[in-house]
Amino acid sequence: MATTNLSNYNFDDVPSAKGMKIAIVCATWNKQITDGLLQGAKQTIIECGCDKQNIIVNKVPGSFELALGAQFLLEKDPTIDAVICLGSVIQGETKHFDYVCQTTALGIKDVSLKYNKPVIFGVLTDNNQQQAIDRSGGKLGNKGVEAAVTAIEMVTLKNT
Ligand code: DLZ
Repeated sequence: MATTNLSNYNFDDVPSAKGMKIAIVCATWNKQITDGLLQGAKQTIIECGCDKQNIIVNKVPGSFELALGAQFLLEKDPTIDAVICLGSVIQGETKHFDYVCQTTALGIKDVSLKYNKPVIFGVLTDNNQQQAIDRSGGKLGNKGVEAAVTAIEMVTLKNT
């Protein structure tokens, strides 16, 4: 089965992000990949109408730290509507991959439920670097775009 292109949206159907305040926490591990995710997410939020000054970007060392990075932001600024967590975990030779992926996903979910706000799992979990390249602005689109659209849709849902 062909993998869906992660950027394949009809932006006429995506709600406006005007008036929203959206934070992005981006891991610097696998920086080449996460830079692509960050670029895709930021561009999408802006194109959907969010003011540039209402986009906050913080960096954390690795995906494992994304949940705490999101929590710091939501604790400090209650006017943030959503946090997008961006990371790239690539399978290595040890079990580290499994621990990082599972802890990251559960941590992000926990922060989301704790603050009752969208905290989006924009984390690639790939078997190799080529798969990550393909999904961070390559031939299969950009997970950052998908994460940004999800954030906007969830904020809209909450405010409806
Ligand atoms: C240690 C580690 C490894 C091996 N691989 C990745 C990875 O593929 N992607 C990622 O985002 N982070 C990785 N890390 C770093 C961990 O996320 C974390 O920063 C460290 O274990 C320190 O807590």
